[in-house]
Amino acid sequence: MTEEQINTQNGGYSADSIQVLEGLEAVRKRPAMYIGDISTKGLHHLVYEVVDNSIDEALAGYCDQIEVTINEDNSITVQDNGRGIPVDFHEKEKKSALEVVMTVLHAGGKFDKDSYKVSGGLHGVGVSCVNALSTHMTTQVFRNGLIFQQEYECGKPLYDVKEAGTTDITGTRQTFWPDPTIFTDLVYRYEILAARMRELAYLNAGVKITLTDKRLDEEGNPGKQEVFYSEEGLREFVRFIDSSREHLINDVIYLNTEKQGIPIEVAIMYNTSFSENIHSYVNNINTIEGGTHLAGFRRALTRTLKKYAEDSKMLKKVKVEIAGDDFREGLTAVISIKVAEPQFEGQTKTKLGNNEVMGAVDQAVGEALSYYLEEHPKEAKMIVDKVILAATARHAARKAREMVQRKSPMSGGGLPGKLADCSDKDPEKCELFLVEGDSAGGTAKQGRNRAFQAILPLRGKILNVEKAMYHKALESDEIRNIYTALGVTIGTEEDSKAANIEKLRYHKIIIMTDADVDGSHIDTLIMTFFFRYMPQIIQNGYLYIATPPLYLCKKGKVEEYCWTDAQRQEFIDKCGGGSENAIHTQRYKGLGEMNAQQLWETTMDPANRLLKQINIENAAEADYIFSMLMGEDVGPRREFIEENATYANIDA
Ligand code: 0RA
Repeated sequence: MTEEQINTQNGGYSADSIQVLEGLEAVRKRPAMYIGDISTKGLHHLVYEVVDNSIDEALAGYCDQIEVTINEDNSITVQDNGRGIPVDFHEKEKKSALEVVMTVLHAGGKFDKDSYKVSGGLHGVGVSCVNALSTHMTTQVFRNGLIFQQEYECGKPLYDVKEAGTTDITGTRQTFWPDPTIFTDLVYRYEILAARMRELAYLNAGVKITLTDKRLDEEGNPGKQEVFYSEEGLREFVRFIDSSREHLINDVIYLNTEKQGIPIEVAIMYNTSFSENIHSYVNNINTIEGGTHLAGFRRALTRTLKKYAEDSKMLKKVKVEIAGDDFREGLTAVISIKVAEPQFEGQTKTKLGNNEVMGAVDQAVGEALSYYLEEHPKEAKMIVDKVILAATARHAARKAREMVQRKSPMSGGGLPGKLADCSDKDPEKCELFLVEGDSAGGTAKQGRNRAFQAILPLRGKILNVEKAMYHKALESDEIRNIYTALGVTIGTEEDSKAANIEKLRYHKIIIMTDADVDGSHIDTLIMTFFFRYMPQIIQNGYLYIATPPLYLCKKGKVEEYCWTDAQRQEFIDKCGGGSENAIHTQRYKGLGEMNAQQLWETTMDPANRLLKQINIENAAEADYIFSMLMGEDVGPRREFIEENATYANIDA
């Protein structure tokens, strides 16, 4: 049995066992185990690990400024104005405390008995992992009027901690260069970092986080800078998330308290939409799978609103039964709690398991909400009216839902007539193309590999689920066809609207639309549908967008497909064209302009095609963006699609 197996059997990687059994070499050998993955996600995760230490220092009350810089060479610098990492001699390790923090796994926060480490990324592995995965790292500590410095290569110190001058500031400054032999992607994306820094600023009121991009953009213009700072924390966060939705009531229902030693902060808004958007955090980590804190919140919300409605006799005339879901339609909320020893469970380790948390959150929310309702009878009535409306609509939706259920292939109802299914039945191998229009659908049916590729043509624009009531969505033929083709059913014990994707029939769902404005609009509508109704599909990485070429360039017998204007220009230059006229380029605007063979070669063949995988880096930001994008302006929609899709030639 290897050391790793022993560790795993003992219930994971406890700090002690890691220190005894593993060094930083283990991190370099199996980076994905420590930071999730080695692609763009893991690359950005390095920054979060470093920033988390500064956030901890802020939570301890000693730091209120953090500066994050993307340097011109894609290295990252993080500087804070905290106390500085301790540099005194560590008796047990026989070296400077700084060196221990930087080179021993899980050493962070060990020296300060007064404060426990609460922040810490999803994997919470500490700055030594960042060090191990960087070709070079420099740490400078500003403390006691002196600058202390140490540098590392792949996690190994180049020299003992040394003094490098005097200073009148305090804090820590770290710069690291991610190792190109480890990461498959080395280019930092400003927007991804900005979304996380914005989120951190809202979650930690009073901490000023500055993000600077020193790289030049494509036109050679100097980079950007943004300051993220929130005076009012979650109160501002819910307002931001709901800023493009119509408010039901203008107030934010807010609480910031401590119950049973657990700091609890909650902000609630009601809007006129039909969706429920609750974002929950534990120690600054987005718990997308929920857990005991969310359960406590829901319980308090249902109980308190129900009691208020009953006490005020508002439910007297209501014929339908009111369910838990009904209390959450049009609700946007952010819950942030801090737990000393969080137990994370679930598939992605983002579900809080600590039982003691449920009662604490329940009590805190119950108290604050009943106080608000008593103090604001007008608003309270609007909320209860909305709940009654939701219950009425839910009853109407039951019929529609049953139709979806009945039609699901698993219940023997058969597949949609428009679906050209594939012959393979292994979901991991199967792909479903959602194609804009019957005519392109026909071409795709001819061009596909029918063994593993299925085609479902969609007629024009599907319903905008951002604006539609749930039962209206389920009454739409196109949406029902998508559910049925996918083999997805609706409703679980906990949540009557939740999608059940256990019997999902395809693990690649590929949106294929024209390369024009209408096409991007349809992309967005379909993405919105998945984001709101089956977010698991996106979380599991099953949703993709196909990229048909923009041009076919010809010169004599040479033919080349081009996806960008730059590629087209390259072809022209290469073939000695020079003047525009010498060019035979065919511009494809629609999928229908290609024949079946061309569509297969360029867009569907796994050996050649370029698929963009859709992922949610940041759920709160995505929530804001989706509600914002469903407005009238096409511009930001397009931009969103360009920026948020990861280019991945998945199969090649
Ligand atoms: C442990 C103890 C003390 C500070 C820190 C850790 C600390 C770590 C980091 C990492 C990035 N920035 C940081 N700032 C502070 C303080 C010990 C003392 O001064 O008594």
